[in-house]
Amino acid sequence: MALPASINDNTGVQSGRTAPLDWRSLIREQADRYGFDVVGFTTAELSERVQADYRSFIDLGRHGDMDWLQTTFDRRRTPRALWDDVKSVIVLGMNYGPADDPLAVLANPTAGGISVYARHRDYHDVIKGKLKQLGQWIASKSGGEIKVFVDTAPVLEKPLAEQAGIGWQGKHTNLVSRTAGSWLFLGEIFTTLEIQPDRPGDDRCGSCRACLDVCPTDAFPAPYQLDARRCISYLTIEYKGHIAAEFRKPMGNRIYGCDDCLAVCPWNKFSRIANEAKLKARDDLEAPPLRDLATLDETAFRKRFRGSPIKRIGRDRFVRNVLIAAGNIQANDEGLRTEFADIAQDLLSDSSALVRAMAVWALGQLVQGEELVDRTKQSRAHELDADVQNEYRQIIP
Ligand code: B12
Repeated sequence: MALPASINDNTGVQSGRTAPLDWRSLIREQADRYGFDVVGFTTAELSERVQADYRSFIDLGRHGDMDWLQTTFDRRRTPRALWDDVKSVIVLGMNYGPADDPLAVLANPTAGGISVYARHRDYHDVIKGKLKQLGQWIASKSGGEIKVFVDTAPVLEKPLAEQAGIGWQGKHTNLVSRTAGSWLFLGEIFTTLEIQPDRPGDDRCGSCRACLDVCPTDAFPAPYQLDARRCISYLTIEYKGHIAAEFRKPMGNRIYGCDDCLAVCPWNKFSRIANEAKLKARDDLEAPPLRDLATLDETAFRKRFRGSPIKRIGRDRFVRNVLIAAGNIQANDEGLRTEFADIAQDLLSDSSALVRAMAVWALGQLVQGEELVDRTKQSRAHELDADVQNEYRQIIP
């Protein structure tokens, strides 16, 4: 890109002979080259209202076991609290819209539903790399300092993105963009540069409540509020314990994350299809057969999900989720029912109590009566874990 004469010297100091630099246009142009679809600029403060709402979310315990949302409250509530020198925040978004209907897999109960964002290479790696390149470019041209953040950093990314005019927080609480719909990864560059902020995005949800009504676990106590403890995304990805019985059937075959609230958003029809070169979806994660996933051991799990965000939850939690999906197979086909009952029965002696507990539950869904007693007798007699014993009591009192 041809830079204006005043910044070719890399100092960022303007001579006074040239017009002030239009950082907004320069950064937008450069961000486009790195593959970002949307860019917005905002100040380093979040409103009192956002901070108070975040406080309410924590006070109501809606973060569940994600203690870090509570312990980092003071740094997370506003960018300035994280970095005192920051003057402006550049928010960037990358469209990851799926090429096909992401919910189609839900009609195929012997396959696992993996949310669209996790069908790609780990987006943290992809976006962080691009943010760093863009940030370095800004720092080198301006002489200022930058810090880049994506997802795991203590930043309230969605309210910042709304404030930067990228879109608005929809009723499902995610950021909706007029051009990318609900399929958008977010990342930020904090900078010491003073950049003219954008106007905040206007709420365009109107009277639509498609995302609220579609939620299988009723995770929205009110529009624009999520109780993470009920969200399938939280239960399958973040939650380390035994998933409560009330959520198991509604989970269906969703084994990693959940896209229902995003997928039904009418704004998606304006979404451009994800650029394959940026975020290449793995074909083998679109509808992977449950039978292959349930039998993964630690080594096979790591190999299968190398470079994927799925690897973070570890084999035991993953197989726990897969067993719930297996238990939800309504098999009229005797062969299929027996096949999955055999898989669950094998896992009754797994080394992980998380896996054993859901193997008990799955078996209890797939077979009944004498057959259930026969299939569980031996492992039940050897079971020492109180939670797993309790699962046995639920299926055979
Ligand atoms: C924790 C987390 C989760 C948690 C909690 C989600 C949540 N809504 O908070 C779980 C595991 C459930 C989750 C799920 C998903 N996540 Co997530 N997640 C995050 C993370 C790390 C922090 C979010 C956060 O700060 N939550 C705290 C709450 C307080 O913030 P908030 O949702 O903005 O709440 C605002 C309002 O909803 C309202 N509010 C909330 N509660 C209450 C209560 C009351 C009483 C009131 C008055 C107001 C109010 O006020 C708040 C301030 O404005 C961000 C990355 C980041 N660093 O920001 C990614 C992020 C939000 N996740 C993302 C994605 C893609 C997802 C999933 C789609 C993944 C999937 N397919 O399974 C789902 C979507 C589920 C959903 N409907 O939210 C993207 C969203 C991109 C976008 N376009 O918005 C992010 C930004 C990651 C990224 N860098 O791209 N996620």
